[in-house]
Amino acid sequence: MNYTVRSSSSDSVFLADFHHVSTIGATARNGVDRQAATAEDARTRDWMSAWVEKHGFDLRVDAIGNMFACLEFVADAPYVLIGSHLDSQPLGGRFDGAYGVLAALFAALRVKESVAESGQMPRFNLAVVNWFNEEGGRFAPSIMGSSVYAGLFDLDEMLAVNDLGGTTVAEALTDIGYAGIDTPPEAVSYAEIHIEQGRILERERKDVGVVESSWYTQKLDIDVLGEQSHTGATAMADRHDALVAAAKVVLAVANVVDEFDDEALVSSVGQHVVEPNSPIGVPRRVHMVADLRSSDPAVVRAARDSLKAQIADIALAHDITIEIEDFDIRDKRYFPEAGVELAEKAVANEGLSMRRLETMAGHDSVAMNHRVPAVMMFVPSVDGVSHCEREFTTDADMLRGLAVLTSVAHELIRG
Ligand code: HGY
Ligand code: MN
Ligand code: MN
Ligand code: MN
Repeated sequence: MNYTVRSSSSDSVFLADFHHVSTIGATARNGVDRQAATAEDARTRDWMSAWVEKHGFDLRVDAIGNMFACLEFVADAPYVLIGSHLDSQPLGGRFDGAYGVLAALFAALRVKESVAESGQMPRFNLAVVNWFNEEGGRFAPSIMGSSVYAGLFDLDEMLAVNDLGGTTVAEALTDIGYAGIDTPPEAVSYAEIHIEQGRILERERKDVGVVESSWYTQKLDIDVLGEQSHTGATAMADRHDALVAAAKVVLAVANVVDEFDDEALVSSVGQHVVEPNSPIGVPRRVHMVADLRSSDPAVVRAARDSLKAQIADIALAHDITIEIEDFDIRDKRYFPEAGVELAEKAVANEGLSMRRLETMAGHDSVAMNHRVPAVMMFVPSVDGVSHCEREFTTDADMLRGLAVLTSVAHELIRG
């Protein structure tokens, strides 16, 4: 596929490139399906490879498929990393992740141009990152590539993770030609811009959100194990129907929020796979993943304990086995105050309005904040919706965010 890669770093070219790349893997209802290491993900990666080459960046791909477009100003100096992710949710939105990668590419190009014009060498180098599998829709856990880079996840363990069809991460990366062997650049700091995916900025008419903390989040891997039988010939008393018990588990996950103050806890079962999923087979197994999040770690832990007790009772009542495993636990974490203030200064310099907020959604910056000082910023989401085809952010808001990211990147490479 040939890629029209334009040479300017102008706003209009940024928008043209964003609307081109963000519609790769487009769905019938103006969303995208560009899950990690699929052919659609590969097409955005190929576009980025062509863009990077055209603009004289050095492309490195590491062993978990993270792509680093490197600008070396000073030999042997570490890198400021800016970026996000090009992979999407199944039937997801065009802006989640893709906006942050395109904005980072154009911010880096503008920084490259201004360093060349000024002749003033910065202290640090700059690289743009497209992180592998931030969304976790195909391969769980999510935020995978940046968590391996940050030393939170083990590389070999992640390469061995398989999708519902049995394909491993390693096989999928090889299939799309992005099983890298390069050593990734050493990071000194990280910055990311992203759509808010909530409605605070829109409601308060603020241009930019500066993220000061990330919620405590964890997932529960739940396997409900019943007995397969004939939906016609098997007496009701003889059935061990995994789906009936699973339905009660789904309701328990939804209702556990009522044990806490309003909005203190959010919880849902998003993934739910029935086996054998036949119209005339009593289900033998339901595998599901529950997602629990709160600004208060104690609330998630209490909710998890309450759910485990309720689910044990459901298993007993139905005389079946239900296995539960905690995974993808991410502690509540604050972003360094210096980075928050640096972002606030950049926003003020652009004459824009802002407010601090915490993020309920996970991001690559949440992983990177464990390894280096990270800065995370948001631009408004129309109607506050995300992870759906209705996801939308205006061109004007994207350009404002690009201007802020560019000045943050300038500051960070100066050191
Ligand atoms: O986990 C998250 O919230 C992100 O969307 N992957
Ligand atoms: Mn995202
Ligand atoms: Mn997302
Ligand atoms: Mn399982």
